[in-house]
Amino acid sequence: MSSFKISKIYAREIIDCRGWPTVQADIWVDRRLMGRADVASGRSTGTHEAFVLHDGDQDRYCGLGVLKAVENVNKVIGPQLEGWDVTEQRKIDMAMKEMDGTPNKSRLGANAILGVSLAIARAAANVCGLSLYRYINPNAHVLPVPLMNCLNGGKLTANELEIQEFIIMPVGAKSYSQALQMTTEINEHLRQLVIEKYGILATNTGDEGGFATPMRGIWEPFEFMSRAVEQAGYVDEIVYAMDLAANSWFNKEKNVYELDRQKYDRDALIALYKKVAEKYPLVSMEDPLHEEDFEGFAKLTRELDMQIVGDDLFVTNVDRLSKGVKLGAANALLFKVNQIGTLSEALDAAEFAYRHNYGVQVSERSGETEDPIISDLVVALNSGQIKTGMPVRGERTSKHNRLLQIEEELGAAGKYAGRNFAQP
Ligand code: 2PG
Ligand code: MG
Repeated sequence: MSSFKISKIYAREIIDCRGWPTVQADIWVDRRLMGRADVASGRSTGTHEAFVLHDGDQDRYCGLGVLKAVENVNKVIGPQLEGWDVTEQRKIDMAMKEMDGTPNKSRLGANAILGVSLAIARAAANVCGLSLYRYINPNAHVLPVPLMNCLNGGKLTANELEIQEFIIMPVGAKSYSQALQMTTEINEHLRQLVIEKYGILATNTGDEGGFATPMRGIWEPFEFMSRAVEQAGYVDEIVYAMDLAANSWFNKEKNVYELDRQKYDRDALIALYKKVAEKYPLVSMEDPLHEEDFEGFAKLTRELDMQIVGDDLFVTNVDRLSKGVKLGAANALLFKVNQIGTLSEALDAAEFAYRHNYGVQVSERSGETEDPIISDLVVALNSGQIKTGMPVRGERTSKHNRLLQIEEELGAAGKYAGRNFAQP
């Protein structure tokens, strides 16, 4: 008989792909290390995200240390959860929420709480002898379409491109492994095109592995992507998406969007998006407007026949999502566990989304570690879509490689979402 009793919880400070400190948590069950998870963090964050507790001590990591969060796990959360049943995920998550007692987890830190929450799920799956995705959902079987952001701008790069992510989606692939292969081939063509016009230095990459080029505006990146797709021979297999991250180029004081030295009000911007969608098979836009414009999102969702994803808009929070549902703002949720701070609450948000006919896109953060947990989560949710960066940096390849393992494990039971990514 295996034991389910948590015997120890231990956290440490590790670093993410930017070299910034973050929390890693270990769960011991019956005095054996059974689960470990890392906490990712964002750079272009939404105002309403759960609170990431940093030390603020300027003598260490420019104030970004997480030793206080680590201590909160080791001295506050851990001792209180010792002896609990590791499979009681929700009870544990709710207990941590209560221990914290603030609306945004600012006392113990969402980074402290989430590290434990995710490691608990891993430990429970391991105790049960199951892969995490299968532990969460025995009916897990959908392999997601990867949203590959091959040209990066916004806060994730040091270039002048305002729009954060220009994305190709290999919906015509037959499997996840083929989707990866297509992406890599297209990316090699894109690299050559970038070198031809901007030189080799322009092939340096941003936080999520997309090229950080001196391109401008919205049209030029599309021209490059579509030429690369054509050269690679995948015109019929590829559609496009963007994460506009419009907060970062919205001028609040002037109530205007500033894109490529031009100013757009909301309607002008929607008109621009329509033009792009007329010219290219653009099927998904994330955060096309700033994070407080629920009405604008509703208008855009009505007027454009495509997936509209709320990231900074919803921050994986049921309250904000339910406001969106009432107004008809967007039609998909971006799912980021650290925006809300526990696995259970993130799963609540996904469930709420499904119940209201919204899609769910599981997402990386720009600050990731090599922990591939979101790959298990996307399959567990049968969500059909994952945004996890270009397969050119270790903290991104770990997710893609985990999905290859899962695809193999599922075998004939697995199904690549393909063109049905929004409603697989
Ligand atoms: C986003 C992300 C991830 P960050 O805006 O969707 O792509 O960036 O993690 O910095 O919020
Ligand atoms: Mg985003």
